[in-house]
Amino acid sequence: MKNETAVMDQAVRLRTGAYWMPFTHNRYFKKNPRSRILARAEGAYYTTAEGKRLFDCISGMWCCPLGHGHPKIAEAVARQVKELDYSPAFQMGHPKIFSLAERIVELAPAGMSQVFFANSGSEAVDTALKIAVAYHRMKGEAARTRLFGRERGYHGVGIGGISVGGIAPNRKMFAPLLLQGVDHLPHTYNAAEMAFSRGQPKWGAHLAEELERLVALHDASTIAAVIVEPMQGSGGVIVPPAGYLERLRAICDKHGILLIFDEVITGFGRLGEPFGAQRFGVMPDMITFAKIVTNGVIPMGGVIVKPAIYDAFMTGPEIAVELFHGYTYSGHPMAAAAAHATLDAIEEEGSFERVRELEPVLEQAVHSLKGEPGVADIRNIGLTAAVELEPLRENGQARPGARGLKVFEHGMEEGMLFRFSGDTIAMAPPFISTQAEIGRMVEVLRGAIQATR
Ligand code: PXG
Repeated sequence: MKNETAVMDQAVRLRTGAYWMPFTHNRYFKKNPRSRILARAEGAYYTTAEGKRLFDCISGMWCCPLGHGHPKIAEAVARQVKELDYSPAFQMGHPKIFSLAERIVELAPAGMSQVFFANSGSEAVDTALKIAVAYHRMKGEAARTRLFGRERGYHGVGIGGISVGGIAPNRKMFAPLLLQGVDHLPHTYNAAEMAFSRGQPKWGAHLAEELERLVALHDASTIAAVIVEPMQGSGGVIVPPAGYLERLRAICDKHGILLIFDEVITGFGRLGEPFGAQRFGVMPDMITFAKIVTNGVIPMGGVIVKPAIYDAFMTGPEIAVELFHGYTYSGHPMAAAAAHATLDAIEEEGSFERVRELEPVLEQAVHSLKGEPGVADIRNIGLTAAVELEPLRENGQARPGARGLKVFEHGMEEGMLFRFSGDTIAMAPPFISTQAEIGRMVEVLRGAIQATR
């Protein structure tokens, strides 16, 4: 106990100046860091350095749905560091990464066959974009270089990812670095047509036809791939309209364009199936994944491809490297051990079924917030939901983001760690959540909405 207090004191007394925090309001945070220092985590809860317990409403950052300190994963990682802590990624291998690739292929939609490993979602996305362009070149269509993303899409922070991404603040500072030849589909969100939809909105499949328009503009012979999140996560849980992804698939097929699903958030169960591809019944040519694959314990990402893509590279002399790409930590043994234990736990705990059980519980609870002051929209699918709030106004001027921050801070007071982006509150609770915990999460959010009207 004495020891524990010492750890917490140390955390609270931290000097915060040297750390440049990612995607954070550094100056605001550092004015009062005390309540925001996390000291420990167990199951579905964090404990702050001040000793406050917080329910983990967004599973870390969408990545820890099996709960923190999972004994199986902890044991596997501890064992691995003694057995084989690192193994060169190029020209060498270790047993666990081969078997992990096999397991991921088994979970993936039928017809996918190989996995290329990276260490994050951003690296996975840049890898997939590189494979797409190189694939067409290998097939003798070197002019197919254009990449299409979508407005409001988030594909990480690599140069490729921000280029196909559709979130302005992530792009505008870096404009000269953005890739050439990129274009964007419109996003599928339309408040007038789909506000307060449960699951997939019925309106909006026709927005996929915009891809035909882009093809007509640029010509199919110049287009390598389209990348979309099957459900836009960071953009605020924007659920694909019924029929939309099917239509994207058909148009890609018609024009020989690769379809990439960025499943960094939706992969490994968030939608109650291994991948969004299965949930929506649409088969992409490549899937990017990260996050849940290791329950967030050790970084890992990757790209799953169809045999036609892998085979296109398996030409030329056998002693030649086929793809000039990879990372020092591709297929890291520690990540592989964590991933095996995570997939074991998902199987043993019936995680996908659990998500399907909890989906209606979350849906019911969160939609009961309709009618609370300034609730502009509520969206949900699988074990995730978002509540979009009208911005606060001061002297008639909207102050975007102010209400989101207030709700977040109210939540912290009440023992809930929410995720806010602007004035949208996103929730993606752990798969191990109880019904009561989900109910309480939504009731605290109700209180926060009422308190910040
Ligand atoms: N693609 C998608 C679809 C993502 O959601 C990335 C790529 C990048 O992954 P890395 O591992 O490079 O961060 C992501 C990441 C949030 C939130 O609260 C979402 C992400 C990351 C942090 C916070 O919406 N998504």
